[in-house]
Amino acid sequence: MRKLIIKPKITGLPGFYTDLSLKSEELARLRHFIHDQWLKYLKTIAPKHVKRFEEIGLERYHEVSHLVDHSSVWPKKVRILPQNAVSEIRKMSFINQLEDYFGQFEISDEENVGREEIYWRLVRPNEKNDVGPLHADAWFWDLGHGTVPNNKVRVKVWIGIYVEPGLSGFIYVPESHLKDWPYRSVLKDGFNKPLIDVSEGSLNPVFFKGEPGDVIIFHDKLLHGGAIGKGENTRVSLEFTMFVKPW
Ligand SMILES: O=C(O)CCC(=O)C(=O)O
Ligand SMILES: [Fe+2]
Repeated sequence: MRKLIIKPKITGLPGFYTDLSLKSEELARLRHFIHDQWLKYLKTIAPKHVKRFEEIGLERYHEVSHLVDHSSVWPKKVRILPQNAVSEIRKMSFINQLEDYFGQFEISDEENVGREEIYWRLVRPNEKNDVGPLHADAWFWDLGHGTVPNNKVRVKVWIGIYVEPGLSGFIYVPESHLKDWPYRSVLKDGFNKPLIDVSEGSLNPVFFKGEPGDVIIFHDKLLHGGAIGKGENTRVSLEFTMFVKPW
């Protein structure tokens, strides 16, 4: 039944699907994998503060993030989960569910790390530079980030790991994938990055109000971005791009 309804929701209206959640034990494992990678990395870049980070934990990371140069120490490469985590995630029930919807899929590796890229983000409360502008992921691919296997299309998956519904997380513009929005390419951190050419205020993005463990699956032309955190805690989320058979 689901199989029949989900694909038209992605390509047609509204351009996304939100009726999928992780089991609580799966969420707990994802939290563990992210925490582990976060702390191991902090150990390498700020060994004398690692105890402090460990005590405070991921959700309160913003209270001590001044101990590192936050804006430079978290490039995507250090936020891509290791292979053992990817292998375990691959066996989880929400992945089975996704394969039920879309058929077997690969996960993209546009940074060429040699494995499927499942990666996380940290967005601290009241830090506008922790989120980027509204965008469609398709723009990145169009600007040359990564290559898509023949006869496959991209579908994106975003999961709230630590989120405060309506205060932090993912925002998007329903039905926006049906239009070609103007953007330009700007050179940033050595890459051509897309920058939307429409004032964001006119687009009225809405919140994905999912609880931790809730998933949004969306069309790669859907306009979306991160909300500036208005809650108490650091938001942590996980994302990946599926290469699926076109339908
Ligand atoms: O989580 C964010 O702040 C942005 C997420 C995003 O752009 C994506 O999942 O493609
Ligand atoms: Fe995106």
